[in-house]
Amino acid sequence: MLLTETADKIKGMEIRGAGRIARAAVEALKGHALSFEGGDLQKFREWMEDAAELLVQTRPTAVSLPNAVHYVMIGLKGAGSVGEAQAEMVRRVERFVRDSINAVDRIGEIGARHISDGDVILTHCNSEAALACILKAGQVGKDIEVFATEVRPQNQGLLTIRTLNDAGIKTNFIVDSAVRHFINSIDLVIVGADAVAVNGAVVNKIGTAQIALAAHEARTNFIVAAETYKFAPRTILGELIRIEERDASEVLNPEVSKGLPHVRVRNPVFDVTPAAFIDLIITERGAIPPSLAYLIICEYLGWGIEEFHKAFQIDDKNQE
Ligand code: RUB
Repeated sequence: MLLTETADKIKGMEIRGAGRIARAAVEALKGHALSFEGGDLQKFREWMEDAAELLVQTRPTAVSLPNAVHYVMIGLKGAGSVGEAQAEMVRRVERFVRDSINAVDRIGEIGARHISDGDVILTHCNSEAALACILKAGQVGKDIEVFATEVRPQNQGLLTIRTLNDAGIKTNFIVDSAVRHFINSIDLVIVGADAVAVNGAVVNKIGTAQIALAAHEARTNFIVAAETYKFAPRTILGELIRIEERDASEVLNPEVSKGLPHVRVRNPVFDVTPAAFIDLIITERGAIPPSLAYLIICEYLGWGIEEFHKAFQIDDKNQE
């Protein structure tokens, strides 16, 4: 697929979900790198940097996207020729895709252990990682039942119920606002993540924070399934994760909006769930309490404060 085609599909949400977005973006980088013709290494660098920028700008919230692009772009460093750089980037793309798929499988295995026979699980949106836990629990013979939300305005819940139905898992489909009504019948909430901040806060589909609040009040366990590349290194220095706000027409027909000049339709598509409402984050490296998010960023993603200072040329004087 052409670079611009992938970028358009991510922007238009034909390709969606943080893990899928990351894999599609690196595959697009690979195709773009291999289509480079004639030119020196400097030209190739610029060609790839423009491509990386285009992809990263498509959706601002899913941290998997810049993390994956960053991982592949490191392949440019230290290369002595275009051929060398291309080979290293291709190697990195293939590794990222393989690791990402394995990570989701591993999360499924670990997550399923936190699901008990007879559990009623609530999930929101359509997360590969969250579904991997639920599907695995079903595969190993646990008798489970799921509540899946509709997910206004894009209805990702329809994708979720199709997957659960295909797996033969007993599923209840509810509107987003019915969560509080059913929360006392739920044993466990499992959702995915678009980003995990250093303080353990999780960014996921709009409505997740409300569900977490209801679960917290009802003392229902709340688990997040997130690959390590969804942890956001820049939050170490206090950078906030940008919450994407999409077009109002996704929420209200523009014809109706036109007749309501005093009404502004708002469409934020993600929200932030505080660490205090999260019991566990399941990564492919194991399950951690949200307070250990810093460890993942430093030990597995390799970003410590020093790396940041180097990467962004921050010195102590600049920090004052
Ligand atoms: C998708 C969403 C998902 C996360 C995790 O939002 O919020 O819960 O991306 O998904 P959108 P996964 O539909 O707007 O992209 O576990 O598949 O990476």
